[in-house]
Amino acid sequence: MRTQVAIIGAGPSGLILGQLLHRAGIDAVVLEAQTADYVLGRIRAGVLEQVAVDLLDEAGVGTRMHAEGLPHKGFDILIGGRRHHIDLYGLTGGSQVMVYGQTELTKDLMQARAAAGLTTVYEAKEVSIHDFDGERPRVRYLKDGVRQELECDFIAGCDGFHGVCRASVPKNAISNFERVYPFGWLGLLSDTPPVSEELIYAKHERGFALCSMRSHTRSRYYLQVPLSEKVEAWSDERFWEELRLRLDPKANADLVTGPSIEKSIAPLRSFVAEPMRFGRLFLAGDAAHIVPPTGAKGLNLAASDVRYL
Ligand code: RFL
Repeated sequence: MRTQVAIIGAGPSGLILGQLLHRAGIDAVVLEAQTADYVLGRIRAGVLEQVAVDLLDEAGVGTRMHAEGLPHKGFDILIGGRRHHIDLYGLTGGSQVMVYGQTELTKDLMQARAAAGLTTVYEAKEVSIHDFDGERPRVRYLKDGVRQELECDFIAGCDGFHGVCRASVPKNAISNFERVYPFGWLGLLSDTPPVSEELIYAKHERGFALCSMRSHTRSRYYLQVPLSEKVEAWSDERFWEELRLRLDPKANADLVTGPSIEKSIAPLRSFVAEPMRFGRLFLAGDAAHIVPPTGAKGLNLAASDVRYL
């Protein structure tokens, strides 16, 4: 098989890149190690910045996001029991953020790819990249037990932090900078109305807490926990109890609790690799850098990378 751009990874970076290339008349094939359902089942980002919103519009996949997403003009910071409102809209001259789940955005991009008849190979195993320092790069993989080779002009490494692309670069050609934090984020997703119209970031002596959301009926909450914590030790009741301790009386009065539909602990790290280009191989998104979810930046940086690429 031959294509102009081989995209490794069907996360947000790979799918947005595929869509932009398609609209520019450039042929690309996406190779993804997992199934489409597995990719859609990963609960991750939920806050899109203006740059990502604009890019999705440019890519022609913004319709459902505008219909179902929640535009926010600001957020609250809760410190020492007092709330401080940050007016993003006013302070940036009209920019805002959009609450729209990464899973929804991924679904829109997958549907756009399928509707345009573009090739995505799911469950592409043992992906390896070759000759990206020359004129004719190649990608090899295993599909349904059969070895395949994809010839291309460029390889886009959109395969996340644990992917094969960055790992394939000669050690002396890349510099990595990393900081691993001694705590993680315990996240809970529930089908309950959000505690507040906008996000609340809470600083508390018991640890940080974030009240976020995915829609008017689905909430996402986070608690800072030591890295040694096990998710099994956190019943839903314990989670809600601890969250209440870190919030103010108003949030406590407004908080609606319910059974979790997902609960997990994300270890936090900051990581940057440079450069992002190695001959005909380009890294984008989490393959090149990771930021803790605290700032709701990862997906937005991935979109920005793809835009420049
Ligand atoms: P992804 O999403 O990790 O996708 C990479 C894809 O590559 C596949 N892959 C391979 N495919 C083929 N061969 C291989 N050898 C492969 N190795 C890997 C993987 O299966 C996967 O499908 O990277 P991408 O596309 O760069 O997108 C990055 C974003 O997913 C990430 O930055 C955000 O989710 C980070 N993040 C947040 N970002 C925000 O902007 N706002 C948020 O509110 C936000 N919240 C979060 C987050 C990340 C979290 N994590 C990771 C635990 C909340 C959480 C909890």
